[in-house]
Amino acid sequence: MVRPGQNRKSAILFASFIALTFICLSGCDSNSTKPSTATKQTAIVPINTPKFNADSAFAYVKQQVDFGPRVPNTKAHVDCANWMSAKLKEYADTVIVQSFQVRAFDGKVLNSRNIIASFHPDLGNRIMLCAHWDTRPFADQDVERKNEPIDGANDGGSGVGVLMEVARQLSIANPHLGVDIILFDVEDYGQPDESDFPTMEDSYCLGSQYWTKNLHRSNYQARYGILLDMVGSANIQFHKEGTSMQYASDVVDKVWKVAEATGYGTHFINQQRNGIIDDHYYINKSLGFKVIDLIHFEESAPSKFWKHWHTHEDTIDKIDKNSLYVTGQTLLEVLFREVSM
Ligand code: AHN
Ligand code: ZN
Repeated sequence: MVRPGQNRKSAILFASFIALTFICLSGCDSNSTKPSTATKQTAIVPINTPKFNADSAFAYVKQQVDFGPRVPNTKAHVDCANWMSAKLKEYADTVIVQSFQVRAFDGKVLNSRNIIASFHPDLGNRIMLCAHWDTRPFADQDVERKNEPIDGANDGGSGVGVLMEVARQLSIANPHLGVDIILFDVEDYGQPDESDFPTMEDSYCLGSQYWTKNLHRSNYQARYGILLDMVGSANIQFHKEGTSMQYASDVVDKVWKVAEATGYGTHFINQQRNGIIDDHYYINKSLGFKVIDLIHFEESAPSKFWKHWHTHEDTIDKIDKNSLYVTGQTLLEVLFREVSM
């Protein structure tokens, strides 16, 4: 005879079995020196992190590049914004498009849009993921065609591609977790080193600066945020970026630990690099919650960033699916460890 509750009990037993198996698989390897911490986790529900689809992320990068350079006040910029917001509306619970105008270092007024896609918008304890989606209007690090806009496959495209695939995965798995994906505009219209215009302070990151002063929800706070910037080149390696370490070293540690635990540790190097000004800087400085920057540094390159940074070599053929995968899967692993049942 089947007693009421028996099915439930077997379900619980089965779940515990899965949980223990998972913990042993992930925590009892021969390198593990702390089995006691692993056993403490037995009460925790198993983490069912979905698998990030790098083909899908790559297609999202390619689609952006196919619009043409996403430079403010161009058709490609408008078309890409419309496409991103339509896609995110398919995946997220709410999408807010912030339209605004800002003045750039060269005096131009730029028609700009920040796109904010929210999952479980009513939950507190939110996590923010962000990237910039605009592309640089000139190739000032190149030796030729310096005044022409770049494709921005990596610088702009890659972060957005990864976040759109994360959004798709969240729509399928629908974890009980508040997540905001913010695509910032006008990050990359910063004043070049050689410029005839008077120096403008804070000329990069105009979209994120606008957002910190015009939040899509009043008093918006997240527990922490992660910014992606140039995450798509071959064999991506992230170093601990200085501004992230200054404001949010515990978030850096958390992400590095999750990457280590899930098998992507070789891409997350335990070395610090100089602090940079990127979208995360303005959020850390003015909103008081912690945001880190996952960005490609390259010591051998003159800029110290990716070697094709702000050149016409920033094209789709430089995008490596495995790098998109490592970045996206690590983000999903971080998110799904935050899910409370
Ligand atoms: C500066 O060059 C000041 N910050 C780098 C931000 C950036 C531009 N990331 C990608 N493009
Ligand atoms: Zn750039």
